[in-house]
Amino acid sequence: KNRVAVLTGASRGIGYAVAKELAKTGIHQVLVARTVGGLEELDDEVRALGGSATLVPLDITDMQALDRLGASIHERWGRLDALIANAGVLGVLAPLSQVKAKDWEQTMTVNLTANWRLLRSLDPLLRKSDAGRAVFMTSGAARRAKAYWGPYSVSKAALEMMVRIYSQEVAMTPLRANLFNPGPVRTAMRAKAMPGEDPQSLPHPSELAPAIVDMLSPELDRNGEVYDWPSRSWMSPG
Ligand code: NJP
Repeated sequence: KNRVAVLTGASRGIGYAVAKELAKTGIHQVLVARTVGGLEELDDEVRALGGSATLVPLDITDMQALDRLGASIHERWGRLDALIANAGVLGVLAPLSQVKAKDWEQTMTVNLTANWRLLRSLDPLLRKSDAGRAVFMTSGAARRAKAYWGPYSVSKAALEMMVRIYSQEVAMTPLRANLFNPGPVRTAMRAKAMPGEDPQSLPHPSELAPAIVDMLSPELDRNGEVYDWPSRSWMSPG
């Protein structure tokens, strides 16, 4: 039976490149993002590469929609083998003393709470897979304190702790949960964070996508760890 993966934040950037890489593996992809145009364009590219996808346009802050996702995947395919939780926002860069409550909450909701809700929704299926794999997108900002990066850094630091705890909770099952740290990558998010930077000096998302797909391998023996792409090595968070 065909394997199935959920990929969030697929409409552009790193997620878009991961979907194209995944297309070559034959795994069926459930592609999540808000921007329908981006998902449709990606769908064409995935097909051209011999893959297949189901598009699920949703706002990841819609918690009920995330709750329903697990049930609908169960109904339609009866299995789930991989989760790539890639959707994220930079949020506002500002001193903590000046961050607006709604901006703080939006960043926490997208980068942290939505990923917990997704994990909770998909966990029963992921555990049942003979080689379930969950990959969550983190950032160097999770471990390096930097002025004005408060909401983003705090959300990613908490995400890392969530994944470490989850990895312990599933340790007795075939499921493995890890984090991926991309480092600076040529995407819209990075351009927003570093407006003066020359994008051409940064790696293209397609350069790191194979490393993310490798983390779905049934042979993977890591759990609760971070694959750090800039150093091409595994490290323990925390
Ligand atoms: O970001 P970007 P990247 N509901 O902005 C989706 C981390 N990272 O590819 O909804 C649903 O190009 C959005 O879709 P849409 C970073 O923290 C990056 O650079 O259509 N989806 C889009 O597909 C993040 O976790 C760098 O707008 C939502 C995607 O997320 C991951 O890598 C460095 C959504 C964002 O695409 C991908 O980032 C680093 C919502 N409410 C970590 N909000 C870097 N680029 O340098 C957003 O250390 N999305």
